Amino acid sequence: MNKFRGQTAAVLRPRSTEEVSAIMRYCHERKLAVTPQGGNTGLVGGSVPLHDELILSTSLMNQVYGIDAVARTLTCQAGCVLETLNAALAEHDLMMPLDLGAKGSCQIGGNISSNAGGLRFLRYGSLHGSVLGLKAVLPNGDVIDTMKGLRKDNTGYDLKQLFIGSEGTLGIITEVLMGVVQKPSAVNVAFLACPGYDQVQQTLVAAQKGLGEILSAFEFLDHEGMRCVNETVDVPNPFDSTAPFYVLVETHGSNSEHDYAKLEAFLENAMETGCVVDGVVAQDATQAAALWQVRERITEGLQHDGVVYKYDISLPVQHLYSLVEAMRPRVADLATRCVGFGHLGDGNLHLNITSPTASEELFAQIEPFVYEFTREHRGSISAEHGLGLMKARHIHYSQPAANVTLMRQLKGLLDPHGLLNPYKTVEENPLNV
Ligand code: FAD
Ligand code: 2HG
Ligand code: ZN
Repeated sequence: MNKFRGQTAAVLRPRSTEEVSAIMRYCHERKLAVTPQGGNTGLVGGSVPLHDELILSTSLMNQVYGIDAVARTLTCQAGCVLETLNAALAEHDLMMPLDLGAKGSCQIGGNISSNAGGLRFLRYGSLHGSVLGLKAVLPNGDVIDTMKGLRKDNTGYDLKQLFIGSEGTLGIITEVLMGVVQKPSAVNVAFLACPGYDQVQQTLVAAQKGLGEILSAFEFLDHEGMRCVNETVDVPNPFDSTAPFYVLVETHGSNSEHDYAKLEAFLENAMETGCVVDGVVAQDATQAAALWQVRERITEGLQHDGVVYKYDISLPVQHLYSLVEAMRPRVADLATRCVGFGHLGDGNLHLNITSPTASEELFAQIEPFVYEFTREHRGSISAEHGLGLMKARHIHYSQPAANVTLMRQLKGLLDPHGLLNPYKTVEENPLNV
């Protein structure tokens, strides 16, 4: 992101839980700090060593141990790339419950550590539900093993949850047991143009009602987001004319006739009521992939502008776009673009403001306003990307003091010398990035 610059003396690339455990024991005895690194696609600087932390990369831990098509589980090492896991599962007509634009590089260990949400969270839910077990190496080298693979197990605290979303600050995830899902035999993708944000919301309600159990994604982007992918990464607008908002609706089901009929009825209704002014439905997988490109390549497109001020906010859907509207006049001519897009069905806005170079003046228009607005509307300053280095010091905007105290006590208990991924997540960090 041209934003976080790390330094380290060494990168360690273990191949097994035992090797990770030996490394951590060694580092613990000598008080050496360690930063875990997966695919390095995280957007908040979590995998960047700030001073002299050693990097522990999981890139060689890429073994798939097994797929159980009856129990619908997959067991693998933490360094497996998400797309590779999907390819292995496809042979059994199964797939991972999460999908994101970084799928070609991000690793399942990194996904779990950052509790990534992604494009189909609306349908398949959080990793807090779909991770059935994991192995994690604690800062002192001890191994926590929750790999029994039971869907129900109420024997004491659910320890695996501690490592989901803790961004490598409590332990290093080395092995994973995932609950996986049926690969849909019928997939539809529709790309719609909406005349205003009210109509986008009404379209969401109509999709939830009309598509019900087959709705698998409801993503939105604004006109600025569309312009960004058109101009920077050469992804065309599927329509001849522009609109203030665009929505991507996807269905996953098992009966194409039934699903198509539902989608048609939903679209007819949305157009009759004026919520949707233009629409296109993919006729095959190639067209569907092309429509997804418009949404998935915004992050890449934004980078072309130079510096990106990136915010990942949870807000009640009715207030979600007001943040973009409030931000635009503040950043005005100082910014190249001010883009709003994201996972509308999950109440998750991605607000991105770009400029050719870093600008103190622009930054001062964005922060702390963006965090204050989010707090006022009872939102979260990190919906799915985590706090990492970027937002560690802002945790109080979304968490009461007592919660932060308990988080820091947990960190102190598991990592008394503060050796695992220091300056991230629940710790104060010395950077103003
Ligand atoms: P890294 O970036 O290497 O690490 C992320 C964090 O996890 C760091 O704090 C690191 O220290 C820690 N970590 C990594 N591996 C381990 C491990 N084995 N044990 C303990 N800690 C570990 N996120 C979403 O939520 N939804 C999206 O839709 C989404 N789309 C994206 C699209 C693009 C194009 C890009 C570039 C990023 C996107 N992201 C998205 C960000 C997302 O968080 C990451 O892509 C992904 O989950 C991180 O995986 P990684 O393997 O790259 O982890
Ligand atoms: C997405 O949903 C990712 O595409 C990245 O979470 C969002 O770049 C962003 O702001
Ligand atoms: Zn996202």
